[in-house]
Amino acid sequence: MIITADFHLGYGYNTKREKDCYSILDEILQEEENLILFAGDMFDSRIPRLEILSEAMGFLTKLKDKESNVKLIECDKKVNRRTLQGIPFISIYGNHERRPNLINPIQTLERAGLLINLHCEKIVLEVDGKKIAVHGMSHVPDKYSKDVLKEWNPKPVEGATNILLMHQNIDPFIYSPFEDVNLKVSDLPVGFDYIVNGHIHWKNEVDLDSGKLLIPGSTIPTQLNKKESQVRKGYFLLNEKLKFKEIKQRSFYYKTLESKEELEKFLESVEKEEIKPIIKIKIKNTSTIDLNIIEKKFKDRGILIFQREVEKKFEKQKSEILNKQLSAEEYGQKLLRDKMKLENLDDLTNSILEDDFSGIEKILRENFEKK
Ligand SMILES: [Mn+2]
Repeated sequence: MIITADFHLGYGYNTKREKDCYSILDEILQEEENLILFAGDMFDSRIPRLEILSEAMGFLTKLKDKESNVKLIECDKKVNRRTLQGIPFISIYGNHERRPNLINPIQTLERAGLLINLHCEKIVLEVDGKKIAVHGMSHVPDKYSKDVLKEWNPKPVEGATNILLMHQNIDPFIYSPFEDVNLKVSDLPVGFDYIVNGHIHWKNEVDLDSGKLLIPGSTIPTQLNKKESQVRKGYFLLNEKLKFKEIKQRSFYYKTLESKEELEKFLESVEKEEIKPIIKIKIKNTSTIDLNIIEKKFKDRGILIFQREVEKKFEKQKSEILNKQLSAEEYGQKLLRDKMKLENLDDLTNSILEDDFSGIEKILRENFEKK
């Protein structure tokens, strides 16, 4: 069984790293495992481009052509028989996919019979003659996570290996200090062999009073912070034993430096590699180092990312938006609501998302004619 999360397909679109997110798909297809459990954030955005959706569909379809011996015992929801063909892919959706009251890309793939999505639901399967119960709670805004989990109150299935999939901040495992957290490790339900949490992008494996908390981490670096630079990317393989398998990836260096001399000395010391490493350098003071010159001089060493400390202010604004758990659409709606006093705002947002120009025009005309 493969346990993984946070592919973030589509991350880095139109950059040197745009293909990196797909290497995990090839690696999984080479495995000889018969079940895949996925803890959310397959996509980097709520409405992935068709190019990206199509990569995901191609991958999931190839899983259907493989051999596996998984049998359905029971499920809290109706399961499309096609999803059980080949290697079943059991998923929850993450915060990057969640679209309240609208169809998200994971649900779209479920409709196509390519995966099973769980939200406060469980599925019981027979794998190699053993009973596996997978319980899943898709992402909810962190301020509700404790209540939703309590209300759902998942119970382990007797005689089965019980695995719970989640995608939340679970104190002390927090994605960013600016995000809400109200769920603690001590709030997690007991009796599960493994609680698998997505969302946190660096791998971790923690013993709980009963069972283990597994954080597979993202399969590519996205946050590009110090923590992410210290932990290699990969996925869990769970059979008789649990192991973490590293995937092919770029090296990732993270450094805080102050002067031009320090910067040049460090970049000269970075070894040349076949796959160019990611080199992120935080410039400590706001000195006048010309980063364009540095970048040109060292561009063959790796993918250089410079961040000056002044950008903290922007980071803070970004975090505030994330903190309020607004999606791009929700934030857009908020802007529209604040700036234009429209009545049928949801219709307008939907028309904008659908590129329905005549719809947009109609709604705007109606509103302005009334005024
Ligand atoms: Mn994520």
